[in-house]
Amino acid sequence: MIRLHIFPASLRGTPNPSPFCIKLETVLRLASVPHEIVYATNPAKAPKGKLPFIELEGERIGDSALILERLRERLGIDLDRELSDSERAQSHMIQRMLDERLYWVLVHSRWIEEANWPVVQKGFFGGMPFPLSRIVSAVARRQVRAALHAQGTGRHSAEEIYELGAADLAALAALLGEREFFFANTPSVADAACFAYLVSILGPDLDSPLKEAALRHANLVRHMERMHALYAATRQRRQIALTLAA
Ligand SMILES: N[C@@H](CCC(=O)N[C@@H](CS)C(=O)NCC(=O)O)C(=O)O
Repeated sequence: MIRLHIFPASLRGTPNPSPFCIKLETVLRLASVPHEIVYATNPAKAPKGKLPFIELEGERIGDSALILERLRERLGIDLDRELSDSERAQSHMIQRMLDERLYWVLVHSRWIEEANWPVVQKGFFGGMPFPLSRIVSAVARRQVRAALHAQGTGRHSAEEIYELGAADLAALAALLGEREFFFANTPSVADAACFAYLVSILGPDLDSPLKEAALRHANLVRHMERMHALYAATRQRRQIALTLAA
């Protein structure tokens, strides 16, 4: 049995605070792969110091992209099986754009945007006793600010950061067009990845120019709702199966 280590849900409106965790869980659900969820709160204990990671055949594997590759190689789990080479290449680029660029815009909108910080602080650290919650959250925020600077996004003005995020969303919207899913009649990994980011941007009660940009694309909003329904339905199926087996 695959064990998927993810953060516990901590921001109302999104299944998980991490889009990487949402993407991976969505793929496993859509592929109907039996798996056990392990809620981890300390990413430092993960093989690469980040979540998600999985335990597969006794091995701990980190990084959502590498995990997807190992699942494909070793267990044949591949939502992209029916895609052409060109579609696979587009899917690859969508995922990299989301994980390497849009992710950081999302991080800025949550951790740096002053109006949103209290909500994020409460969601991520509210379970800790006071004043520890204040101290730990302040240290974490400083580390996130440093990470944003090191990655490069933190060197831009807020306007520039949101301009870059809006351009990514516009590219996604143009690629999707009026189709239900990016490449086929059923969702592929690109759909899971897109869902992970859109529900992260649109779901929580956090306003930002990033959310405004996403809301301007009705097709992306519909895609998020469609994927959310599939995500929720697969969970129900699992719960029903568990109940029947009990
Ligand atoms: N490239 C990794 C990125 C994972 C990642 O950045 N996870 C973040 C949460 S969204 C994390 O665990 N951060 C904890 C830390 O940096 O200490 C993947 O695709 O899984």
